[in-house]
Amino acid sequence: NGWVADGWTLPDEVLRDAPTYTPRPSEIADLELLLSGAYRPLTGFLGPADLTSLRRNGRLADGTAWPVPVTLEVPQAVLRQLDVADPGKRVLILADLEGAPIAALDTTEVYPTREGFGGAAGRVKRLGDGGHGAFRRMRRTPAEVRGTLPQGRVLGVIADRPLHRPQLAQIARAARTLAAHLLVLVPVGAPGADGLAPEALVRCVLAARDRMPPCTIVALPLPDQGGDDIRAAMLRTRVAAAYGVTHLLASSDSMLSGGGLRVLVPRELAYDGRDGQWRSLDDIPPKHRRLPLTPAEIEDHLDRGTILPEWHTPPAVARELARARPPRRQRGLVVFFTGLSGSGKSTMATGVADALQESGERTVTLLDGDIVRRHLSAGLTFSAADRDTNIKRIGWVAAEVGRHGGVAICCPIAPYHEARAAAREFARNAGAGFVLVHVSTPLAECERRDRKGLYAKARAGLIKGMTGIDDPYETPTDAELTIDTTDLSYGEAVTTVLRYLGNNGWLDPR
Ligand code: PPS
Repeated sequence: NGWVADGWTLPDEVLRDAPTYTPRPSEIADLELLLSGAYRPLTGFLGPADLTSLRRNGRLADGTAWPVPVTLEVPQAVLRQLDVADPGKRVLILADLEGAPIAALDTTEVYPTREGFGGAAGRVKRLGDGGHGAFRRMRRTPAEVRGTLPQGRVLGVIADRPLHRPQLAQIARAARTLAAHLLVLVPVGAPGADGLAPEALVRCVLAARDRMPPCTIVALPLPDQGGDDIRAAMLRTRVAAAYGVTHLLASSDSMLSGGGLRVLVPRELAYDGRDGQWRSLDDIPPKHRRLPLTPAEIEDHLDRGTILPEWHTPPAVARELARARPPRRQRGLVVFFTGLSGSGKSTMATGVADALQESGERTVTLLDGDIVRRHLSAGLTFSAADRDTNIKRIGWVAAEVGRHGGVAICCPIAPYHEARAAAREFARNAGAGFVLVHVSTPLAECERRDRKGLYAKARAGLIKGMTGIDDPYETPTDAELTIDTTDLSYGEAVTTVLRYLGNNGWLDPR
């Protein structure tokens, strides 16, 4: 019997027959903000007319100012199942990563983007109950939040990092000066720049709650800030305004006004050693003044496992942070060896794994190329596509090992940069470290060793697609460590890796 909303009818049989597609995480974040009304007046993904106008003058085709394109890219294979001319055949169901429907897209326009893909534009409508997930109850819509805010000014803070005492002091000051209610927006779209999982960021912000004036805390999937991109900052400002913020406390200089609210650039504060207060830098004599820790200094404390000092961070926040980012010697780690067949990867990887098992300081999972291909990647060939699949599987499993604090040691050839980069990204998203070891032993030496006789076979034309002979190997440009084993003994090669890991805090000093 279908249902009608905003004049858009979605009969059951249309829903049943519609193709389903899972967008990229950043597109899902945009979708959530469209559905919640945080992107009002936008009601869907933009089409060519709006995009052209936006590029030209920062406005939608109807003249509304809007900072960034909000677009959806879909594989051609999916788009071919739609007929934009027929309202009954142009609905695309957008699903989350698990495949559960989030929304229906009324695809009124498709346009070319790049090979194999196209843009899909049209209004969106929520399907289902808004889903589940950690801290879902904190993901409230702008209308819900505005309905609970007291009359008067609303001070907005975008907490994309944990709140330490300097930020808390700035917030308290601004709220007092404006006599405003405080609204804290916590971005939970993707892990933060510092590798902090979204849930951990929320816990850190909640841990600072008793150091703030009475406040409302909302989690929302704000897309990546994208460095100090001004347009991205403007978009955040618009979203804050949609939530009812009248005054936004800038977290960086890139924050601009826009969306009908005022942006406050807070004064730089420092810790006054005389009375333990945070006040304007200029009001403290230099010898009593302590500047806030930089993000790099905070990261360094966490990496080493030293407690963040109480003058800088409330103990409850420090505890939460230390739990989310344990010291490197306890944090998950992926050691990823890459190199030609016969370069010495497996030998070194096994040596490193043995050393860690002997010392007992770490739990270890060894994902050796040959062994992986017998189990995890059984049936895959050595085509470029299958090699990529193989590396992604290895990278995914390794990241899960890392998520739980273990050390995963991988040693596939991994000839392609992109697949290695994907493995690095998996590890980062799991909060684990990633060390790429390029075993750079030259082809001539690998061929001289030819332990498995594969190079001889390849030269004789008996096997095709052998890496280094008639298949490519893209030399890494982002390796943490490069080792040529031509003139190294087994012991020397293994020690080089262990020493690197020790010097960088991943293992007990050796
Ligand atoms: S890849 O490219 O990362 O997916 O390769 P990987 O899973 O590490 O598998 C490499 C091992 O497979 C054997 N082998 C080949 N290697 C390269 N090219 C071709 N065509 C090939 N055919 C079989 C080879 O023994 C590799 O093992 P290692 O340990 O690297 O010597």
